Amino acid sequence: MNIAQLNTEFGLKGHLQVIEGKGGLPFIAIDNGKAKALISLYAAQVLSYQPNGASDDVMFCSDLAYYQTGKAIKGGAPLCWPWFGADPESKGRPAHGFARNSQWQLASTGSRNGNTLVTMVLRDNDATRALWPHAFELALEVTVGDSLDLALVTRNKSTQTVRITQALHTYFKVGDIHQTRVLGLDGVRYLDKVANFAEKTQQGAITVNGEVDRVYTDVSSELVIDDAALGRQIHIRSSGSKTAVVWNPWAEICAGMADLRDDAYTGFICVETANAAADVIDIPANGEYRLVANYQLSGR
Ligand code: TA6
Repeated sequence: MNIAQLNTEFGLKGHLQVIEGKGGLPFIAIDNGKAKALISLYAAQVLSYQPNGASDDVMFCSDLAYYQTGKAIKGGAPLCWPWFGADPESKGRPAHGFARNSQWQLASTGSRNGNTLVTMVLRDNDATRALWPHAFELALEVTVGDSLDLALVTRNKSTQTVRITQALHTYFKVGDIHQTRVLGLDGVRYLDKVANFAEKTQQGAITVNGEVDRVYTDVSSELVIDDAALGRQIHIRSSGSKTAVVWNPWAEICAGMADLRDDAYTGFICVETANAAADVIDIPANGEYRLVANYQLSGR
């Protein structure tokens, strides 16, 4: 369906519309009195979320991001699914799976208590089965209000148990990475990808003074990004997740990424709600699994 057909089919106008976004991709634009948000239907990726009264976007989205079918969009909340990180079977399949490189469909829209609800779906097709031979329905349920809710729902439509790892690989905007701390992980063990997956224990708050790429295991359900430069905190509440990934590429890796400006690393941190370590998820035939994150601002 093209953009005009989508608006007609779903009766969209006013606070929720499909518009032509960057690269000609269909974007869902929401402005409902509580918040503004922008969601790409390609990749089912929330690109922007700004509650009313907030001086800045909650999310970082690179101005050099690709908006091209087959490529991941650098920013917002990319979906890593059905595997997180490198191809677990080393078959040369794309890192972080294929959900973030796939065309999704709009399934439903609605509103509840002044919040806007959008559900997008991806079903197995020839392209997905070539990479992952399972029947599935994957849904992203987005609720835009005073806070933002993301629920990634995996439905196993096959006759066998399927195994997944996954993440909401969200890029959060920060005023200055040097003045940013991540709270809620003191004493938690993590795998340090920068040190060949060495197991370490977090001492105090996370501060970032170089490349950080860590998978925290056995995480509690609330983490906070404390951003002194913007004078705000982002609260990340989750369910269905035991691991949190914290990533900042720092200067050298950032400079080597064509879809990030050289200094972009100073303006974001990824804090990812995930099942990416021992908490692999086995979903029985006809079963479903929900990975949920809620993002809420306090301060400015
Ligand atoms: O989640 C952290 C991470 O897996 C890093 O290792 C880094 O590669 C990053 O994601 C970005 O990956 P991408 O494929 O989106 O460039």
